[in-house]
Amino acid sequence: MPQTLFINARLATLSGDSGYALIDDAALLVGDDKIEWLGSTEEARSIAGAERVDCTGRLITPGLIDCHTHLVYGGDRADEFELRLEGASYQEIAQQGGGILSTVHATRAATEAELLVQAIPRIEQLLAEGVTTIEIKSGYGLDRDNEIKMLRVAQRLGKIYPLRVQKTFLGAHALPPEFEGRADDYIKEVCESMLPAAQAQGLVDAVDIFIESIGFSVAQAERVFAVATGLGLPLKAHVEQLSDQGGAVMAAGRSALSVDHIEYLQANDVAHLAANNTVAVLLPGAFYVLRETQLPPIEALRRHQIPMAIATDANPGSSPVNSLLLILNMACTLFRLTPAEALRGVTINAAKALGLDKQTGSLEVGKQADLVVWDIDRPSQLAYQIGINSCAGVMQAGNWRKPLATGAAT
Ligand code: DI6
Ligand code: FE
Repeated sequence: MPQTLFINARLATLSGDSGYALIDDAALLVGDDKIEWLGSTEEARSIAGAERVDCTGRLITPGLIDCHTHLVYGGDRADEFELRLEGASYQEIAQQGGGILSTVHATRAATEAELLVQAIPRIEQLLAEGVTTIEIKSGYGLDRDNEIKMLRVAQRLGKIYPLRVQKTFLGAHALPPEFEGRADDYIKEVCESMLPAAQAQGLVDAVDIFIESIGFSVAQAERVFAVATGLGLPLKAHVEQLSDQGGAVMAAGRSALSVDHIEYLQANDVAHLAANNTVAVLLPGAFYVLRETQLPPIEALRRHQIPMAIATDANPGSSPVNSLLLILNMACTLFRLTPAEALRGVTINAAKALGLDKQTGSLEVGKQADLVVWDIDRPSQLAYQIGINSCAGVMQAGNWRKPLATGAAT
């Protein structure tokens, strides 16, 4: 494969500890699937043999990373959207057997092929916005075969599309109806049957759990985490979304890659994340859809220099959002992140939340060549505009997924 040399670009490399790390009049050389060299357009004159792509001043960022999604599921929950508008709360709907369990019924009823077909428009929307890595969770099967079915769909999406898919096992997302009143027995099933079976089929990159009054307790999560750690799998957790259960402190104490949601995390507890390099994943889509008013402890996260990632949380209930660009805007507007923090949240910090920051998430020599060329010159425009997709070209692992339409010359 010939090398590709991007010239006349504005690079938002997202390297270093803060900001965009912008380089003007920049050039970037891709060979095979990696970034081989970065420098100025002037210096790039001496490089021979590569296919030159003149970016005419356009912005290049790392490929975007959606580090928290429930993208594979059956059916939809538009009816619950209406119920919530009439005053029912998310918890009330869940307690009456709706919520996550209504998606469990639809997901169990669907074949693998049907789930795949339903996931396609969602994933194609994210791809069109320059997403090159996505995490997809199970959690609507809630038995061994249906959890494996979901993870197989996630795996197939990664084979069908030029995209890195990270598969997260979320068997402990809700208590399935057949285990009603027997949560500890279900956790035993998760630990002894479901998780080991999914892992044995190579379908698990990380293990997640929903720690909440309507989910599972910290003690139950500890049991799942002990098994996951024994299998060598990294940990993640949905914590402090609706109430403070102490889940984030426990998960960080076990070196979880990330703690996600965290609206109800106490500022005093944020230091526990710093001690363990745990990423704070903020999900403004769920905050918005549930009309939450409790903000995550952003100032404390900044003070302790906790890496903040942001993600769609794409799911049929609390965040039917399939746009990572919209999430950039929501993170700034609702959570008051700066546009640079928001962009770090869908690049380098999202890579950290998946344990992939050595491979992707920034434009640095040696990393996988995952990048997006945008029809804009200032990175803040990505978060500022709503409903405009200025993605002009996408390269994933050194291959053009969407070739740059204009300005390309050899
Ligand atoms: N919290 C969420 O926001 C998603 N899962 C979770 O634990 C929502 C899942 C759903 O409502 O279907
Ligand atoms: Fe989630």
